[in-house]
Amino acid sequence: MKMPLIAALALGAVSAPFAAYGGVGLEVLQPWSRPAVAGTNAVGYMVLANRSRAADTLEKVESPIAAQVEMHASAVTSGVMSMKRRDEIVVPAGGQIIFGPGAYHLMFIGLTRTLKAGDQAPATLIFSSGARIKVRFTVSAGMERQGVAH
Ligand SMILES: [Cu+2]
Repeated sequence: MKMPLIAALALGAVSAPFAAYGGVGLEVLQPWSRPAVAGTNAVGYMVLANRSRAADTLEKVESPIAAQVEMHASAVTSGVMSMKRRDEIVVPAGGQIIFGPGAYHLMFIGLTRTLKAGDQAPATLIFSSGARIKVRFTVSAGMERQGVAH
């Protein structure tokens, strides 16, 4: 069995496709988002795996469908969920970072178009090594109303 399927199953997400992007070193598994209206913000979830022997750092994310894309980390402090912007996220050698509800996530800020279920939200992940990975986040309505803060 190949690693992407294992990682996807481990996440327990049932309605997002098992899409994978990238190559030998860095790989993006199962990128997905939730429906959102133009002018508001959308989330971006995925598993970012580093199969190489050197750490790499996600430094920037670009997308043609948002004014800007930020990297955020959610945390619960005294029972209150909040999120902080991160300037960079290190992906350790041989490790992976999970972007998901209540954890790291991308925020597409100022959507230039509405995202409906089944749409694909394009983005480019840019790393300190110079690697650039083009990803399409599948918008999944099944994930929309879980009552989970991003
Ligand atoms: Cu956020």
